[in-house]
Amino acid sequence: SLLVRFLRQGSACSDDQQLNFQAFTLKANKREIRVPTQLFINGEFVDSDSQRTLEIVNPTNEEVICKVACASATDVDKAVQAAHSAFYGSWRQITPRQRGQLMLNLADLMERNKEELATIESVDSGAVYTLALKTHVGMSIEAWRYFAGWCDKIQGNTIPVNPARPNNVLTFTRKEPIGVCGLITPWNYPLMMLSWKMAACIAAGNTCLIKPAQTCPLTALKFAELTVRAGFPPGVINVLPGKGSDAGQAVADHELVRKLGFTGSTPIGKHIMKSCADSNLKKCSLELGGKSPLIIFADCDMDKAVRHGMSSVFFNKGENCIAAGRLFVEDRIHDEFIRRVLKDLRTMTIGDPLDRSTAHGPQNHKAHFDKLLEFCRRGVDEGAKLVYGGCRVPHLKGYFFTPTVFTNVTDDMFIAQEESFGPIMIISKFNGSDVDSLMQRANRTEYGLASGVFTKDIGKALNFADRIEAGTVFVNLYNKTDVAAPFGGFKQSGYGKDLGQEALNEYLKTKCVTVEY
Ligand code: TAP
Repeated sequence: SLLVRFLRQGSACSDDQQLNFQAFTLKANKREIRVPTQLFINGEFVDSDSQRTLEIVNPTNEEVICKVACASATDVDKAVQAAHSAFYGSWRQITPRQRGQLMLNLADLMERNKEELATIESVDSGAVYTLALKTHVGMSIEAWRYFAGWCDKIQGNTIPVNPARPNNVLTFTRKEPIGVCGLITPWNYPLMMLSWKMAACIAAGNTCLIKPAQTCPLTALKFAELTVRAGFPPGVINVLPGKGSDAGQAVADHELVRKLGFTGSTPIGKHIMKSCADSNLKKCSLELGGKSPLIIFADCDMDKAVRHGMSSVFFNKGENCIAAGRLFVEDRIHDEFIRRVLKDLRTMTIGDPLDRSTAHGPQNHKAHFDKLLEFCRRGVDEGAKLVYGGCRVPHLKGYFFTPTVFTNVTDDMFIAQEESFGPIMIISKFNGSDVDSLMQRANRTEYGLASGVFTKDIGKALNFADRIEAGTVFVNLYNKTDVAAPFGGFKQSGYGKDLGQEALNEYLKTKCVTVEY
């Protein structure tokens, strides 16, 4: 009926439309927000086939917020069947322009509910509310609007081929959706990771199911509710919180899923790629881990380098895939740089992420928090100098990790090679007269997600951009991503881009048609 309504009126259903679902009421941020707690399959909220649930914990106080249904392989199969039926049924009746309109409706609804979404994100993942509003939710809305604009601009080419004379031929390509897509996302930017992938996937004309990270699926469930209100036909978008080893694996293994979009760690990415091959050779794109180098030359604008250097590591409490995993600071300014970083760290406000003055919130969940403690212990054992942090924030309940700085880090150390995914700055020195060695050191990693350089010398900066093996290069800034700019890694940081026009191609296939006349 929603589809009929959309097709007839060309508009979304109203906010008052009654949807039936079990929900809990989140009371936070001077609001009362109803958040669905069931799986979203075929346009309806339903219990899990197994009746199992996930306990969702608030990282700020370590208390259980609510329980949500935990999808089983059977639930995944139901969602895939629904997405399959929609792909060959209702979704086909919707024209590309109508599809774009649906996406715009959804973006408008997200905008209207942005405080609610940011509050949920903040409580569920520990994201600082102001950042959640601007980045987690703000960039999600932009992604839906940006990709909505592509819907009626997906087109092929006409290609001059050799005809068999005296006949002529016309050869042209069509860009077609792939079919049912499985999306699997991590916990660091729950709604934004969903939106980056799903907006491109839907704009290309596919149907999908998403398995968000088990630790924080709440914004994905609220989002599911909004998709109904926006008028998406049942089955086009399905949301299944669950465990990676179970529901996630079932998505990767399913024979009707034709494409898998994954963001997460490199080891799981490798495992998933094998499952994609073994099941039905489904196409996959992998956005994986990183250990991004940031180079700070002595001729930089020091104020800027300190400010961006801080955010390159501490943005979103370090739970940022493009976070600078290693800073190389030219020896001439090394001590001054550290002095200024420490000065800023001492005044950083740590606390309740919903508090508007907070700059640094709790880590996402306990296992991650414990891993960060272990990471720092290894750094100390290896002989790196811990100059700040490395421990729990004293006197605070919750997974609050003190922003940390290590110096005297050598290239062979574990902390120089492995991603922490937390607020841990790893600093090494370099000699500015030996750029060749510096570039070798910066590239001596199996990751290749992002990189950065600070210098006022444009030649040095462009030379760095030429030689660095990374999918993203920032010059005299950091963390500046945009929905129109392609994003993704080299080497074992994976392949296939999110965002920009290139992301659409990840969710399209090319058909070549040749006609003789
Ligand atoms: P992972 O442990 O790899 O988990 C990512 C997702 O995969 C989760 O939803 C997880 O489910 C699921 N999963 C686990 N095992 C699976 C399996 N056998 N089959 C299918 N799905 C499975 O990563 P994480 O710890 O959530 O996220 C941190 C990592 O993500 C870091 O390495 C970070 O760099 C990377 N990351 C990369 C990017 C980009 S764009 N390159 C962006 C953000 C994060 P569970 O929730 O049950 O674990």
